[in-house]
Amino acid sequence: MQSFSWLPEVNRLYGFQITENKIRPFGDGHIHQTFLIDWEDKKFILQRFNHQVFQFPERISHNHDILIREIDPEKLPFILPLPIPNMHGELFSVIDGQYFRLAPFVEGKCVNEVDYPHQAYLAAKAFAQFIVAGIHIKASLLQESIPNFHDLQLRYQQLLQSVSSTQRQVKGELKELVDFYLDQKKLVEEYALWKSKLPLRMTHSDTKINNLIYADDFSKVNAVIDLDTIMAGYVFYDFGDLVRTVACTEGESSQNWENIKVDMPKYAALLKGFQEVGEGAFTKEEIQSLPYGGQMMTCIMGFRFLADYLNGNVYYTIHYEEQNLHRAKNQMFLLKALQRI
Ligand code: GN1
Ligand code: MG
Repeated sequence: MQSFSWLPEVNRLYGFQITENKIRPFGDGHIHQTFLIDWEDKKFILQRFNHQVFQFPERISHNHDILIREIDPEKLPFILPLPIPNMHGELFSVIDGQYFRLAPFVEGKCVNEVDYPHQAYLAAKAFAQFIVAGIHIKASLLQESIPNFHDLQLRYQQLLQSVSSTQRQVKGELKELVDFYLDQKKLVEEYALWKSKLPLRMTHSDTKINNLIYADDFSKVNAVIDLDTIMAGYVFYDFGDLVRTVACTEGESSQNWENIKVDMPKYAALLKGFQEVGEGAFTKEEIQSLPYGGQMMTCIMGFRFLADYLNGNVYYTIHYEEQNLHRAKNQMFLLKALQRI
């Protein structure tokens, strides 16, 4: 049973008078606890923040402050629902040692998979437009909300560490997966190569498809959400996470192993979206790095899911014990398919 002991303080800090029946769990995120709030004909998103994962909430506020100052909402073709300040002007509220944050609710559809290439194209355009809208922001001004979040080299080392310290028996299927991922040294080396050639940009850094809200009829993108990981990164990160979650014939949690393939029409639509929006804004090398991004982001998620399984499922929300193992296995099939195109 959910306890809402924090609700009176939320009411005080945001000027609500909400009762428990006006608040309900919402969405599919793996990290925070998200609620939908109904208040006087308006809807809001309240998040109880995962402080274990995001240990530097002040860095997120720092980045959001920059966005509030530097990005003109009128110039974006979608809503960027940045946090609403509390009565003290703070973007976070600390209640009994826990962090809460309020944001406007945006109507529309949040999906884990898309049906048509055109929807993939719209998603790619939106995430690319986000990068372009912040291209004038000096990336070094942004702080790392999760240090080294997409550092493939470091994630590889962390996986190695988890393999050597795990309480689980690394044999059979688990061993095969571990071997597959530890064999991805070439991708890790390529990462260093791209890094030396590309500029750092303000990137979203978590562009999985459910971090975007479509209009109900899928005719456009209403909002880009989940803004905690906005920091300095490479364009290929944001393209890559889209490939991982859009251009795949099965979703991240599917166990239909033999059906996990690259959906080429959607893949092409993603490329088209990034190329069109990036024209004149992204460098030639950034455009060239996009296919690498698909492989790299699939690989890094595989590393992370597998390491979490080996560590005893301490990071991602799971619904059953083997889920992180299955997610890593799913990403392995996708990575193999991406390496064949
Ligand atoms: C997490 O919070 P959510 O579900 O949007 C994770 C991403 C992974 C994703 C995998 C802060 O994203 O990096 O791609 O799960 N976010 C964090 O589904 O670790
Ligand atoms: Mg999310």
